Amino acid sequence: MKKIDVCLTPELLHQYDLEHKIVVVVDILRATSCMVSGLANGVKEIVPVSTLEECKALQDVGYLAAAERDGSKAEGFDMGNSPFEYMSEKVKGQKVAVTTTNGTLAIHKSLAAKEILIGAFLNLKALTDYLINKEEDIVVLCAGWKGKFNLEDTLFAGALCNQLKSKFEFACDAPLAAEAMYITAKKDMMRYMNDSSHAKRLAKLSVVKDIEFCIQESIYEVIPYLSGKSLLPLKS
Ligand code: 3SL
Repeated sequence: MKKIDVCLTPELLHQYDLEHKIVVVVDILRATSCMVSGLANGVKEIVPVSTLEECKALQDVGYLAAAERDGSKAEGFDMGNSPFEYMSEKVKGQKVAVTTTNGTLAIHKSLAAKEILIGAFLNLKALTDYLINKEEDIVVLCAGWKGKFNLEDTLFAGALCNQLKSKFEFACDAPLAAEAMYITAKKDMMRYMNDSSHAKRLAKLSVVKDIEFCIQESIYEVIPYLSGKSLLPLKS
């Protein structure tokens, strides 16, 4: 039987062999939720980069540049890291370069995979429908926070494992634990999320509406995938 595994933080990624596998990168608050929202709302392509310098270089050649560090928009860039910015008229039809504290790094750490997909609660059903009949094993990579475990990415990993478990065996205890957390949390996701360290960090920055938005399940059909250096919408 095919397997699904969960890597709870990029610091544990050396324990996982990504070759021949599909990696689903997740950073619920807020990088991967922004990527899904952007491509669902007409952004042409998104180039995830690791550093502010790389992002600036793409800004200089005409990309809209989105940059976040520690939850705030970095100075000198066009956008921060709110899903609502990715839905504005100014991003439609544009190419966006983005760097974030954890999410874009997690994408770059996954490059050994056969296929890299972007996951969020926002596209959970579309992802499930796409993955359920795939032959490859899956690793869900939680972007975490600066190398540490976080709640929201693990909850998403648990939701995906829950959806796929009829066809995918859990590869270790991480999927089991993530699924158990999701089953507990889903009765009142907002309340559960409010206890998370990143939700508290974002609340201090007055972006509670982003959290409410990012925990909505399956409002978009789009699945971003990495093609070369760009995230594009997967065609079904
Ligand atoms: O770390 C990241 O990639 C960001 O998503 C963090 S934040 O939600 O913009 O603070």
